[in-house]
Amino acid sequence: MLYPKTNAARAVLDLSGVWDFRLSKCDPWESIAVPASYNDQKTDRRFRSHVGLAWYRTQMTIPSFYAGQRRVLRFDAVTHDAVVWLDGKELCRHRGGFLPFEADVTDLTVPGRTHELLIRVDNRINHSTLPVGNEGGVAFFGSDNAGIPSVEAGKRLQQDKGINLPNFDFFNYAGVTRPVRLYTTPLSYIDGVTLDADMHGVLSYAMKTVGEGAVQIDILDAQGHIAASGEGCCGTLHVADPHLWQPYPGTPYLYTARIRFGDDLYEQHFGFRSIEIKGHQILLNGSPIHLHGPCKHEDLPFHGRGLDVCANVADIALYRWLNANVLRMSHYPYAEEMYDLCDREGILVVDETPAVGIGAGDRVDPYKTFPLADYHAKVLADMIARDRNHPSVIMWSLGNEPDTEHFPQSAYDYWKPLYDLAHKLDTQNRPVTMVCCQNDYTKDLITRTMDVVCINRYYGWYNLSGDLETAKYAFNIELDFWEEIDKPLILSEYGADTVNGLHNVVPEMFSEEFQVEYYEAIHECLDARAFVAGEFPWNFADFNTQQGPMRSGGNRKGLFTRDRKPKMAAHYFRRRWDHFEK
Ligand code: BDP
Repeated sequence: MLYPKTNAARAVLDLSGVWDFRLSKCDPWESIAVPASYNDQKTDRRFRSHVGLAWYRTQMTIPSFYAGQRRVLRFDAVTHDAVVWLDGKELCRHRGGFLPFEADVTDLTVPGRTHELLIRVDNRINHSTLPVGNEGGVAFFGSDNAGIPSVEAGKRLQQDKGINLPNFDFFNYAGVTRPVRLYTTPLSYIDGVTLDADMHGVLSYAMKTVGEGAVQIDILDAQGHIAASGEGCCGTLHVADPHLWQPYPGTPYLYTARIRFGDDLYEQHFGFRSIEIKGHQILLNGSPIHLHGPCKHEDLPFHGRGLDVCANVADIALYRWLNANVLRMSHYPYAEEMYDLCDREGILVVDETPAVGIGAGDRVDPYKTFPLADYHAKVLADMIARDRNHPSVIMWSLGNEPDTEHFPQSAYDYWKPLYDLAHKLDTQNRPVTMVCCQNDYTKDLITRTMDVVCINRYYGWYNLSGDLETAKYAFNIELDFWEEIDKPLILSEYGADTVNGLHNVVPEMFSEEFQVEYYEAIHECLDARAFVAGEFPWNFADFNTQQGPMRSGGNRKGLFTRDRKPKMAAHYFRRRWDHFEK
């Protein structure tokens, strides 16, 4: 699905602004900002803790000069499920909160007229949603006190109220979190663009078109000079001595494909770059690369998970300040604007589906009981279709921290077809991974089959807490295990909750000094191993999550506070990664 753009052939009407909103049909309409999560926009606790349906409404006037054009309503993300009505008639439905959907409204709208748009959003999560919700009132952190009759009664009450708590550690923000736009195209139009370009200057292209016309494609360099041209819906072009797309601190050189089809026009930027795996190494443009940069969340005061382009620009500026070169888009596909920014700024991306929370302890096989496989495959396919043209995207992550220990064969049978699907769908054949939880890695069958082994580990924090000497000892035992497997290894999460301003001369957990010592200890292990291809500290910034006894003011593992003030660890990483670039 193409990102909506205004150009000589197309117009975009952005419906961002203040809309009407209500949590139930009995409430009066009140003001809400779009795009943004609704949870933190109001003082009423019901907005934050709401579970269930909520309604958004706005008026949309179609400019008269849109007459004669095809008109499409595009929703970049509605979290999690959406039903849309146009002038009281159901227009479309969509499942899942992190990918776009659209509906052709050419015959349903009249240029010059005002139309009413109503969206019903549903933030309920359960065993059939991605991310996964706990059914049965079980909290993410600790189903402790199980068996006490009064506590069990309380859990049943939660269940009766339909409160499935997240089986993941980020706040279940909801609403119309990304822009809603009406865009036009000529009646015959370009419907899809696939561009696969490599470091040798070879560009394979394939266009999907609807209606009458012939495709013409020009490749423009950054100065706007034509570097190659072709005709037809698909083909291969060659650019001699291409400027390569290189990650920061190199130059992320972008070319533009200008595609014409009849009266339609679409411009898509891309980069010449190659990515492949060889033994223990990740090769970018033929040379080994070490990936280093913190994982992130889409998480901001007021906005929740809502798009804020300014915050994205500021965050990527901080990535460059850290001397980072990669961003793992944990734990769901981000807003499309962020990928464009990473393309421009040279930040590599690991793109991840929202498959987080597939696990239910040692008694229930989630793969046999959670009805997810087909839906997961669809989400993966939609994510690849959306993000495939970005040079910054170098790896697909199928999901985060599923159960791979208690039901290893079921896990293998579930994840292997997804791995194969990603390779089949991605004509660039990027590496595919799945991010493994801290568990008994000797039982896990699937993680070792991925192109890159990604492991989240919290030695010294969740286990062997505070004892960094023993944490190093234990982590090294595990690293010996992975070294035997001929794959690159990325430590895809590791971190320590840290309260900014809490200091110790003798560092203890939660202090800024401890966070630095923790990272120093883990790095001592990593730096001694040549097969380690990357390190992704958890997390870029403190972020909001479900309240609970393990969280004080959210998850505090940020290198920065939630308002982006550096903790000592941020300065530490800036120095460490500066040295990596030389
Ligand atoms: C990992 C999860 C991540 C959590 C993190 C933590 O992948 O979502 O936020 O641990 O506990 O298990 O901080």
